[in-house]
Amino acid sequence: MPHSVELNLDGLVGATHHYAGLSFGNEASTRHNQQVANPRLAARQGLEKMKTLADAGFAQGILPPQERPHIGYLRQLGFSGTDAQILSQVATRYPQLLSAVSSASAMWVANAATVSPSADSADGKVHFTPANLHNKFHRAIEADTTSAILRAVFHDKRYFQHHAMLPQSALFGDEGAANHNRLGDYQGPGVQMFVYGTRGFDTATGPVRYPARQTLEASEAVARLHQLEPARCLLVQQHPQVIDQGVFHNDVIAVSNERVLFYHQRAFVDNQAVRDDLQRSLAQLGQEFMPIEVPERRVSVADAVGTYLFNSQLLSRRDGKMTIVVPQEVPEHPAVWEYLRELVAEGRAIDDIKVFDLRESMRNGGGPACLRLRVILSAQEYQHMNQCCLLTDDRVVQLNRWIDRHYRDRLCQADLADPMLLNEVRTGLDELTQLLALGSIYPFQHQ
Ligand code: SUG
Repeated sequence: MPHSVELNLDGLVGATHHYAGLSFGNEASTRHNQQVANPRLAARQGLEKMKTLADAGFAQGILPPQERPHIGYLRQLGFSGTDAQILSQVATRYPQLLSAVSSASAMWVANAATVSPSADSADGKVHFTPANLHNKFHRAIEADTTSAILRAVFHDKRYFQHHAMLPQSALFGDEGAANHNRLGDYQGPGVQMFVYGTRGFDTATGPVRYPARQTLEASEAVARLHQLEPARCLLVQQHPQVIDQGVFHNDVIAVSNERVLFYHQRAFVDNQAVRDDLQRSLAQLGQEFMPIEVPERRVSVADAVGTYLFNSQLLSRRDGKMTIVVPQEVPEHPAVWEYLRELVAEGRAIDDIKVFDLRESMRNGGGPACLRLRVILSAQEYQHMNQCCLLTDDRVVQLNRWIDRHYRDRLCQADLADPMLLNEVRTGLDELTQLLALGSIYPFQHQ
């Protein structure tokens, strides 16, 4: 078996990054509605994380932003005229709609797709299903371009299998990798745990205050499409009460890497069953499960949501231990920081912490783990993906210059009507597709 790695692909923040309170159930999004954003800083903060992790020896790649405002959707909704006329009409009458078609939300690529490594799939290919993100209009419009991007990055049909997104219906609401964990060593088969918020056919099983964005039916469909072995596939319900406390995706309350599951005491409806099932399935693969359950008395659900302790990245190092990547909000919270420092001092699996300032993204509810999509690849698969999307020192320099040339340092809802902004976005993306050798992936490139 060739040596396999986990590649983290981070979403580059788009030039229309702003705060519009578009995600009911995501409390940071609601709280920061209409604050002034700094897209240039946001993109730089994300790139800084990528660079630091690449420098530390982790496999790191990049996924491009999307074309926004998405004029095509506005035309589909009956607006007509020139692009500038459409922007002005929508801005005057429907500013929230303009925000929705302008959101840079595609940066949170943990929601881009569900990915299964080839070792887990019956046909021996890496499988990708773009998430339909049905629950939020501003996110549902990401799926088509996401699919085009993933096909351009993983283009070799001998190794990569791309599926269509699930039908756009509440029954099949799918949020991608944010509700999916793959446990087990990167080498060889593992266990996949799909976490759903409700049953689409029986929503009485879900939360009452905030929406459940992932259904059981969607998770089951993705598992079928990816040709997973049913015995190595777990379907687990997220606790509806924590969704009602602002845990809108499972990756706000749990994160896994290889044999480790780091999760909150209230993450799942039945934590004991999750532990037992994972322990049994990993034991069948000859691997020892390492659960790290964080008790409520040490970290409350509210503090988990406030600090994004669980929206961390657990990254395997060559020495066999793991680094945890957390946002700046974690060390700023004394009790949560004390807990994490104790955990790391024990050094059982995680013995190193890296902290990043991702505040621009955090204000919209996107932490370190939201910003990345994990793809486990064999050495051969890695060689056959688009190499221009991997982060090198040169690429970082190019991207920083590209951000400085094309991004504003201040943006609010009123700016979205400016036709110059659309121009800046298109010019920038045209250049970026060449830099990353992606071909024509955006609607404006097909006009
Ligand atoms: O879908 N926020 C995103 C945050 C996604 C975080 N991703 C993960 N947890 N994996 C969302 O709720 C807010 C946009 C705004 O309000 O302007 C937003 O879309």
